Amino acid sequence: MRSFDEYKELVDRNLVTYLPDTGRYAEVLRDSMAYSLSIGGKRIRPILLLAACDLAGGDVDIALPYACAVEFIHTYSLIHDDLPAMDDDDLRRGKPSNHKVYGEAMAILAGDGLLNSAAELIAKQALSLRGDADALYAHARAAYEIMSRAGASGMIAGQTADINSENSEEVSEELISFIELHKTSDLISAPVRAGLMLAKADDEMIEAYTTYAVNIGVGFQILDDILDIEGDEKLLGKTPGKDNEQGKCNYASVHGIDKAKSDLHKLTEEAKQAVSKYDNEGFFTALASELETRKM
Ligand code: GRG
Repeated sequence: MRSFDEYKELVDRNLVTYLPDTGRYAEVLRDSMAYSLSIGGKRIRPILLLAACDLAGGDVDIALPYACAVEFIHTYSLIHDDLPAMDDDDLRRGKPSNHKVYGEAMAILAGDGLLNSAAELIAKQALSLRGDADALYAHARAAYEIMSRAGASGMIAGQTADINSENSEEVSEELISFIELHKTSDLISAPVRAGLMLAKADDEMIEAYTTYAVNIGVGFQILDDILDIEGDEKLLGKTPGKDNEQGKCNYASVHGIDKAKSDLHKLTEEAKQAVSKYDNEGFFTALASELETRKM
């Protein structure tokens, strides 16, 4: 396997090259998409896809368009989430949000463009497999995994529940779990599972890594909720305190910071335990620990 930084470098070097040509009358659309892709980002999701594929013996170069497609989808979700109609945030990845630079109409179109480009990238990669039925099946599984978890029963459902929870009188634990699972965890478990599927990993391994990914995904959102209360704007690259300002409940405000931290630790330990049989090089164990202590 390669190192975290090597996977990140591969993604950073190739991401923008996968953007389509938008034609002479729509150059600003490509600029707007490239802007949000290039202003930073930890690249956790594409790195997870590449590492999972690599661990299971798959080809990292063949998996790369899938990894970049996931980062396209993640970036579109951030652009749309920052819009005034949603989270209304002027800052993202430490820079002005897309709509602050390109205007709201272009930010909506850049998000649309990134989502569609992700589907194109995946379909194009599958097209290159002519004749290899086994590989085609693996690619179709991975494609469905990514697009369904990003879709209306996955991330978009989570975002819907989150938006509807604003100023709601009754915020149940069940609702908060639904939001964490779908808004955040689905786009973390999708690349892990898709990377393994591309490498034709067996069901037992996919099951173990699903437990890992769902746990770190839910933990990721719990820490996001903690950082929204006690995070540093400079490190976060976005505005903290938004949940409170918008009357939204989150895990840390409902359960308290101490319980949120101890639950995050428990989830992280369970994630590591789930993959101990496979994680010989310690990549996923180290990543889970890194994510538990991230400040951004
Ligand atoms: C608009 C359909 C739609 C969905 C938006 C991602 C999302 C759903 C909303 C963003 C709100 C938010 C802050 C969620 C918390 C978890 C999260 C996705 C944080 C941002 O991901 P990072 O930390 O960001 O990986 P970078 O910039 O490092 O890529």
